[in-house]
Amino acid sequence: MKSKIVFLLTLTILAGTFLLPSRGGQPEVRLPLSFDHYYTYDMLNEALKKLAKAFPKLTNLETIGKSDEGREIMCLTLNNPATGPETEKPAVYVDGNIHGNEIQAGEVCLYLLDHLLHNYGSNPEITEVVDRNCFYVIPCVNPDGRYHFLADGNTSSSNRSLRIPKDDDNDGLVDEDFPDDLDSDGNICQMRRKNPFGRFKTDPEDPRLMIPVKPGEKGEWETLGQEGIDNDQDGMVNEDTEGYLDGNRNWSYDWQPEYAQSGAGDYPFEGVGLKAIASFIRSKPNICIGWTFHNNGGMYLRGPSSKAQREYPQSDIAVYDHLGQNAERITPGYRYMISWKDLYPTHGDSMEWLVMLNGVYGFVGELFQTETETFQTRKEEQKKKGLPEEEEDGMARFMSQDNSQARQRLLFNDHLVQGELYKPWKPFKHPLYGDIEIGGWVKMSSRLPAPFMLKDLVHRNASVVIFSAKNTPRVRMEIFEKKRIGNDLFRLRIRLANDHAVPSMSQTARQSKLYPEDMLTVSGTGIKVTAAGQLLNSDTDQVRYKEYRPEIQFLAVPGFGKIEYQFLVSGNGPVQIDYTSRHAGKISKKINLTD
Ligand SMILES: [Ca+2]
Ligand SMILES: [Ca+2]
Ligand SMILES: [Ca+2]
Ligand SMILES: [Ca+2]
Ligand SMILES: [Zn+2]
Repeated sequence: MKSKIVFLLTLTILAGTFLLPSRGGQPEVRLPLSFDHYYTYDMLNEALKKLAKAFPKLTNLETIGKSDEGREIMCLTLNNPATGPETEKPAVYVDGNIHGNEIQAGEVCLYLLDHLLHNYGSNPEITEVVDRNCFYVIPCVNPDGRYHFLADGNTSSSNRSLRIPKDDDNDGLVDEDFPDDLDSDGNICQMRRKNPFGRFKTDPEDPRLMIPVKPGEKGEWETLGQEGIDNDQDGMVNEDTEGYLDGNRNWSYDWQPEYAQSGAGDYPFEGVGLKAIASFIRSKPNICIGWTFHNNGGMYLRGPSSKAQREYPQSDIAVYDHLGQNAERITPGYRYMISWKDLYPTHGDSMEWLVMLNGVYGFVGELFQTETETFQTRKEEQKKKGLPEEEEDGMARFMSQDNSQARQRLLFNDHLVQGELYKPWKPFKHPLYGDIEIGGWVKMSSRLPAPFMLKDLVHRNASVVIFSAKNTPRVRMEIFEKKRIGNDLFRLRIRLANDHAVPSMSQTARQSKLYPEDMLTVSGTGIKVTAAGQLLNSDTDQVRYKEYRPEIQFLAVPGFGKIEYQFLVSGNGPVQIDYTSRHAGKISKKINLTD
């Protein structure tokens, strides 16, 4: 329920708004996809359909569920059946836009698919990555969010929630007082009013900005928050907007109730779309790497998501470090970090659910760095900070909260995007506040790159995903010894080697016994495995024998490493050796003991 705006809004015709695909002429969705604009929810689905239609052999497009408002959640599976069924290949799961306003995450997913599909067969590395892996890509986890973010007036940070109505102010009404786009320009900007007792004055360096007054100094401006009126006339403005249920606090691992984790929802998987996605993921046991894309800040985050969980096992950290440090190289400026420690703790997020309940190596990609919006030479930048020219000062830059960054961004707005990111202050007659001004950053600013920077962002982050896909387990089996050691007794030594970073099973999954380990079996009608176990040292013949059913060995193949097994086999005839793994596929070999 949402009450109507109680007075008429003046419609204003907009000048150029190249940031929004829905205004000033919507670009047509054509293949190969272009990334000089953003995709509405409908355009995004159209793009997926066009990709699936153009590459029917490699793709399978499914609606895997519906959102709370009934919009389709689409997943495109990329798999080459000619090189094997999807579940027998390591899979990379990629999603984005769980937060409604974080739309470029969807473009990263689209670009990844478009790039892999259009270069398959011509680029040998991409061809190998596609032939060897399976990809599950859900560009928009929160379709209601994406739809409303682009269709309605918003700030760059509003409309993150799932569309499950909640009464934020306990007045018996739900979602009854959104901010209002008073000047009908598609944005929720800021309101301010002339007031000598206000706490702000005009910034002398850029009159579009305000700075706080010093103690005792006369004020000039009073800030009145986001554009809006008191829709339900309860004396508060904009106090109960959509939701709030944060899609990334509503997953079932380490879920905590609302009073401990804001945005948690009433129970895990209250969001029907999230539940559908979780069921989909559970039906794909081959997923070994997961990427969930958000904005912003320029980070590649790994878990743990909270301190209480304690650090991941050392061998898993080695895998994260390899992928994370190379991701930092692929996207200079982004930092590889541990989410609870280096950012903030969360409970019930999707990445940790992937890691702790599904044995996936999971990352969050926080796209875009606002501080890249500058209009200064490197010399000028260093001089302003009082630093020698050569010295790097990444942290100071990241933490900068004063107006210096805002001034830079305004100059960027003026000279790089010709005024598209910022609305100059304009007078407005407010029903409650009287003569006010409305102005400030538009919704397509601050967390989203300007379209001319979008291509760079999506390509680099798709390359980060591709790098991880190049590192999914590639296990090879070698029977490196077959020796008669008795009259009717043979010794087989088998090596399983993995030349990629990701093991066939995460240590987290093994420790928690999330699912059965990989199996290595030796069988045959004329033979019997009398003893077998892991070969710890082939020089000293040290073997850790398994007491019962030695013909089946349970194991995991490490990343950048090998594991060896010894089987003592009696009898004669053909011997079948099978390796099966959820993440590393299947390998079968046949030998004859007496050949
Ligand atoms: Ca309410
Ligand atoms: Ca609400
Ligand atoms: Ca109100
Ligand atoms: Ca209210
Ligand atoms: Zn987010």
